[in-house]
Amino acid sequence: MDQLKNVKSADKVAEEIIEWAHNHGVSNAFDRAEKLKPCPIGHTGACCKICFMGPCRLVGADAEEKAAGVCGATLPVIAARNFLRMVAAGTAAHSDHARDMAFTLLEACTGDAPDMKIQDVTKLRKVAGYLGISIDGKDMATLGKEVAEKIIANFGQQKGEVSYVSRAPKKRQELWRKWGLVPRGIDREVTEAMHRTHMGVDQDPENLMMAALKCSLADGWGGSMFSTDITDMLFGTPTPKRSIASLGVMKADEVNIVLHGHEPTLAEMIVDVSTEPEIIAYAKSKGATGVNLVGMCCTANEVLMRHGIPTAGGFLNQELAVMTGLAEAVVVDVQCIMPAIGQAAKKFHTKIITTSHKGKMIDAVHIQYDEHRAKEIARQIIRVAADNYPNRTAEGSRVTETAPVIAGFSHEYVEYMQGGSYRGSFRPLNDAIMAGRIRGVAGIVGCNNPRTTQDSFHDFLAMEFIKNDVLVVSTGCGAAACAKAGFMLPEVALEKAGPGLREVCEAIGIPPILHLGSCVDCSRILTITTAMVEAGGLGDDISMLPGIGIAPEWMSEKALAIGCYFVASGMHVVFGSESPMAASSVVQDIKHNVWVERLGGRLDFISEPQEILRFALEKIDAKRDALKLKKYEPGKFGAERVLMSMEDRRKLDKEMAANKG
Ligand code: SF4
Ligand code: MSK
Repeated sequence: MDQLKNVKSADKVAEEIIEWAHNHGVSNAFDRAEKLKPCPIGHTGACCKICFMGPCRLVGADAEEKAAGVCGATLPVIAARNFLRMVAAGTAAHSDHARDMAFTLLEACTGDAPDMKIQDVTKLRKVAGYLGISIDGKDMATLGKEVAEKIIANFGQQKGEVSYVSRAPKKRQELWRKWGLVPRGIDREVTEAMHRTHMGVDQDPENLMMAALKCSLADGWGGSMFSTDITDMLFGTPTPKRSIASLGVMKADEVNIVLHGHEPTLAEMIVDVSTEPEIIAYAKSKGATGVNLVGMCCTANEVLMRHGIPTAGGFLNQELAVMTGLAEAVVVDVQCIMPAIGQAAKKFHTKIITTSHKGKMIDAVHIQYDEHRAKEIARQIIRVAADNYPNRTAEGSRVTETAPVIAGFSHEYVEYMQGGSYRGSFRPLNDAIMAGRIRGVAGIVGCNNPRTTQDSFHDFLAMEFIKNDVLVVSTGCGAAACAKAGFMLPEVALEKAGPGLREVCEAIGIPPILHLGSCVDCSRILTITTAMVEAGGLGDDISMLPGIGIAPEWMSEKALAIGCYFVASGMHVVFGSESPMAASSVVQDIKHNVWVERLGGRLDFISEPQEILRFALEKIDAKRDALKLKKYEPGKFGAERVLMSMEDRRKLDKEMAANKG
């Protein structure tokens, strides 16, 4: 770790471009973060700008006891209110994305989005089951329409419970009901959070912090989980795909198009039409040899998981992609899109193409996405990029190095690997945890933040966890970091993994670091942990599992919403850097002690990666002790059921299929 303190990025290819930017005087987020220090008052949650009597900044050694805003709001109220607003914004972002997906599903089923149809019928049937919709005698379009309508109703629902709450372990549901945390409708919780944080409404820090958990549940067990399921239904449930990662994925002689943002719908269409002979011929007519699609941020994760499209990396690589000088177009929709790419693009030939009315940029070309003519728009975008190919200059940092990656581990696939089509279950994983072969499970998720050496925390923690026999699941920019570092190649990770984890992964046929998808796919971690509870042997609730959630380089409000829904689901969660409510010891106490007493989960902010690791392993071991599991000792395992090899499983699948037939 120490050798990384003097660099901006642990991603060598990114670092090369950052150096190029320095030498050429091109502004970038890393430099701006250095020049623009965070406001120390806002950074710790001590500034309120909710009304125009303020902004009120509560500073000083005794601010918590003595200071108050013009209205009389105390520091704990201000810090908790700020936090709830951030969680509401994160919930809104994931859930509005989910709403768009739900309408796309509806239109795919009514024929209004003629270029789309349901690709995973098994998942459609499963989702119908979760929603209590009968599948009997219904064709796919009818069933899909009913499913879409039911999901859409969850957004505006005023009373009752968000449907997917019923997918959580029973004990967890009871706890949520006991504490009044069950979200009634997705939009209702976000709206109520905004109302409660308006000037002069909720003045109780504990009440505000509990509201943050409730709102976040509307994200995790609502918007995000719906989004993951709809995306799987429409575009296929991921299975492992081999690809490459890093900014070196750009090709010197092809039309490079960066697919950036979060909603996979248009990106899917672009992937689909990019291989059409007329499109290739068009690119060739402009002097290129073909069309090269690469992903960025979570759109990258979506198209990597389903099509093996190379990923150029996560959040902090977006400006750098423009600085390669090789991007003909960066196509964006919503979330995590830096305005800076528009400014960077002016120095190169790159065109930024915005595609959502929700996310326009003044330095961009706008081509509005419309699902009624999705492929036509996708083709138009590729042509605009191809037209730009002849404008490419010699300017830019040409980088070529890439890392191999295998991504695409859905809940369904991991389950299948543990028993085949007929006997899929999470019991083998649980058995390995009980026997001490696997010490526990860590979810490493979330963003990059230029205030931390890019990827350094993600990479360090992923490596240390697997060395310590902790299975790692990863999403978002955390997954991109591991991919770029080459850790998502099973051979590499198995080499580094502890002996127990290695043995289990080899037997099951999964790598020690699993790429689960985009940030909305953190919902896959919720369903996997629930399946682990249901498989037995590790207690009857998520809070009992030897697991931890970590967002070591977070920056986004969405990350806070994710952190909160994991806490509300019973997990210990650690975020890197300082707490955005650090100014209030009262609020700190609520998120540590009140939350853990009521829900079994807590949220800590720890700025040193070694300390995050120590804390996480301590918590995992404490959960093992509470379950009275064998004490974890590297290389020494207890008895467990014999794990099935891949070969045994295939044999069993064949036999079962033959018997069924
Ligand atoms: Fe100041 Fe109160 Fe207005 Fe906040 S709500 S800005 S603390 S007067
Ligand atoms: S893209 S929210 S920077 S993970 Fe989902 Fe990455 Fe964080 Fe955006």
